[in-house]
Amino acid sequence: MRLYHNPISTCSQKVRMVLHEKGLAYESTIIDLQKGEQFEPDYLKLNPNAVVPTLEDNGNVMVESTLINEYLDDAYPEVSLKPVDPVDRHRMRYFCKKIDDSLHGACGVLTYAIGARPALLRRPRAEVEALIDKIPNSTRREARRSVVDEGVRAPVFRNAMEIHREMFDLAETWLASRAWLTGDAFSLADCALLPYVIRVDHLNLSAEIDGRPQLARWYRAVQQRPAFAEAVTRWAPQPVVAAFRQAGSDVAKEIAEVMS
Ligand SMILES: N[C@@H](CCC(=O)N[C@@H](CS)C(=O)NCC(=O)O)C(=O)O
Repeated sequence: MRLYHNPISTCSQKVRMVLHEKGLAYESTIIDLQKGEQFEPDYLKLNPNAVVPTLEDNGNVMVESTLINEYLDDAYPEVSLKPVDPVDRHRMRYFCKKIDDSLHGACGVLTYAIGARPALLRRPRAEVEALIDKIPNSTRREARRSVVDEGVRAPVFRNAMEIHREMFDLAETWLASRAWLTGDAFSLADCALLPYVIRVDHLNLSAEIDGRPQLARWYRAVQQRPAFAEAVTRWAPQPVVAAFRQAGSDVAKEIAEVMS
């Protein structure tokens, strides 16, 4: 099995979390997103959307992190990450769908408006424009351009923060009566939410977590799982995490103004 991924990408973390929860071994190919390796012709043959992750297993190539995780759970069911009860299973898929439909894009907005922007502003403008122009999806491309230009003042930023708050509120409600998002057992829904909570933490927005006691309790518990060390901590590039935190603290006042 080979995973094409990136150390800090949310969707890569989500798939690595499942691989390690299930104890599956994999070969690793790192795709450097800042260098634009996702646009190289050989990689585009595997993943025409120019994104990570991509999984290759027994000669089959799979894209889309949620579907990769479902595949892993179907193909390697010894450690199951799907709830047994069909209603809980629907809940799990509903949560994953909401993440794919809205939280993921919103997280890209926060990441680039706060964390990635300072480094991009230090690069030659033409180089950054060339990278943005290659993004195949027009909504993502224009959102990226606007947050690189305007940071947290970009019109898309406020909505992205609100989407995070909505999802975190939903998680808070669900977690009030359960240990994990879909019941007593850790599931694909927990793996799916985790990277976005990590990102909010890394962007110095941890008040969004700490202000929700159930979510904060859940986040502490996930970090105790052995898979967390393998899937997240081992890969986390500390200079990037430190730069994200600093960037978050630098714009904290502006964010408060935008969100008031
Ligand atoms: N729906 C896709 C989204 C994948 C995605 O957006 N990946 C990001 C990293 S988390 C990426 O590769 N971005 C490329 C870029 O920023 O140009 C999935 O779940 O696999």
